[in-house]
Amino acid sequence: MKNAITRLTIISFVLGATLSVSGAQLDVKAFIDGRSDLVVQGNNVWWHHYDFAAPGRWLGADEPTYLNSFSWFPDWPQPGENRDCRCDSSVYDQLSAPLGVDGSPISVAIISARGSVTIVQQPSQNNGFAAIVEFDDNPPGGAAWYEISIFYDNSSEPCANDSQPPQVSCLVLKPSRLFPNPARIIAEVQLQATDDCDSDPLIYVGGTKTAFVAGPFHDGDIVEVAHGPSLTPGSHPGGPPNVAAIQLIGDVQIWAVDSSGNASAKQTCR
Ligand SMILES: [Ca+2]
Ligand SMILES: [Ca+2]
Repeated sequence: MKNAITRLTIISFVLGATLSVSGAQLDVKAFIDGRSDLVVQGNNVWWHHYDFAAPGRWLGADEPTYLNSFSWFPDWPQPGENRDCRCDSSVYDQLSAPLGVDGSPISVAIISARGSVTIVQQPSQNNGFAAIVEFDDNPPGGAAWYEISIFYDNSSEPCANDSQPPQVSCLVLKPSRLFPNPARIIAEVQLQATDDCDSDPLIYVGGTKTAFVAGPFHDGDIVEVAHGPSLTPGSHPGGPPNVAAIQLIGDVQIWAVDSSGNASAKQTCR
């Protein structure tokens, strides 16, 4: 009996160790109006949209697709709803760990969905190891939030040669407000950055009209940003929850740099 228990313990230990090494999870939350496919391939995630409004875009909305804790605002070919476009979004290219290339099937756990969520393609050699999960909110009118977790096996790609810059997102927590004397717009934003290899990419904030740069900041930091034509550019510690209060001239831009020195393109905070 003692032997049997010992053997069982060893087997579950080995299984547990195997799962923790190769198993990965991607949490997805999106505002779905019609039918849209989420494609996952390697480090890449993107939407292929079919019916009604594209994810996040119903009726003038501009909601992110949440990928784990990152607020991803995909670009679409057109402004607005991209209704029935049968088009691809831009690509989020920071999925870490990447989806493996051994043909292991993915699985999906539905946390919240009023319509259907279906795996319509398992990764295989024939499709370039791309997995596709279809969200279908066609029957009910309007859009609703869907929340799922995708479980998959990762390929253990070492990050010895990280050449991919981070992806940044500027999540506006409080809408911009206009103040007089001196004229300035103040917004409270959360800075977000993800990288395929670096878990803590450094985030910088600047204005388009001067060379001043604030930072570095970290993923999840909240800052207050004031921008106006007659402000003196600078940054000082902010009151909680803001880690900094920043003054800028011109539009507000953020970018991120990973530990290998790869810098993202500057992105304007909307
Ligand atoms: Ca709908
Ligand atoms: Ca990188």
